[in-house]
Amino acid sequence: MTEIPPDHPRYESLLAREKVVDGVKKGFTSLQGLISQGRGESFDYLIGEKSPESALYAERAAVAAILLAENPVISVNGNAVALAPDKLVALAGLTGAKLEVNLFHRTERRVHLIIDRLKAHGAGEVLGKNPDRELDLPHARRLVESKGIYSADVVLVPLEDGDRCEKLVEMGKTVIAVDLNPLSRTSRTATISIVDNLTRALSNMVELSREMKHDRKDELMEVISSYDNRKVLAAALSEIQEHLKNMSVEIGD
Ligand code: PTJ
Repeated sequence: MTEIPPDHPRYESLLAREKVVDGVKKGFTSLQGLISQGRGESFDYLIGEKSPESALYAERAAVAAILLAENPVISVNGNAVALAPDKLVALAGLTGAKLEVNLFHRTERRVHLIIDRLKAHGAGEVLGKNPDRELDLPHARRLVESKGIYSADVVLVPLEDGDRCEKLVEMGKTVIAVDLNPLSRTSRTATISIVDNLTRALSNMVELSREMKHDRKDELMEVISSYDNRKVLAAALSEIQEHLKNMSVEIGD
């Protein structure tokens, strides 16, 4: 990886870019993942490259849903494992969620490389290499494991393609999406839409899990029952507008 000086004003963003490029070079991230990362970076600019209030609120609801779930699963793709393997493993460990590799551009080699990478970061069992169920989808994301995504009641889907999110919601699952684009089909379909950078969202969720895992069940349920995803998406769009307004004042001054 190219070394990025830590005092570079765009350090975080450049480092994330290096991680995704490294993932492509090592074979666990798809080439298409580079385009996704670029799209995400543009939206991150628009939200001011920090977790907005709406995202923090959604992240809290997401952690409550995962902690209350019977069979929560974190779905892992090539971008997520390039950007934050340690945080995926930490979140799974703290909440008892399973990890399952599920890829749009699936090859068996990529599945194995991703599992190896998660294990190198301390993961126990990682599902995904022996899919025994198919979702009603026309692409490789249909391949899931019966004890994982197929039977999960709550699924966290970082950087999704939309179709599968819709299908999982249709199957009655609580779907938590992380997507910097509040207008994407995924964001608009998910049960809980986190409009935040995946790296920041996972860091926040790891911290929240540490705090909330000792909360009573009724306290967690209260977090979920008061949650309104339509308001969260509307708030995310307002926060972008507000940020742009502030920037236009700053630049115009
Ligand atoms: O590893 P695979 O084969 O499963 O492929 C994974 C990708 C990401 C290539 C695949 O799911 C894909 O093509 O996704 P899309 O359709 O590009 O959607 C990704 C969404 O995530 C877009 O709306 C991006 O804006 C958003 N996004 C990209 N990077 C980030 C992000 N959101 C949060 N954090 C990011 N770092």
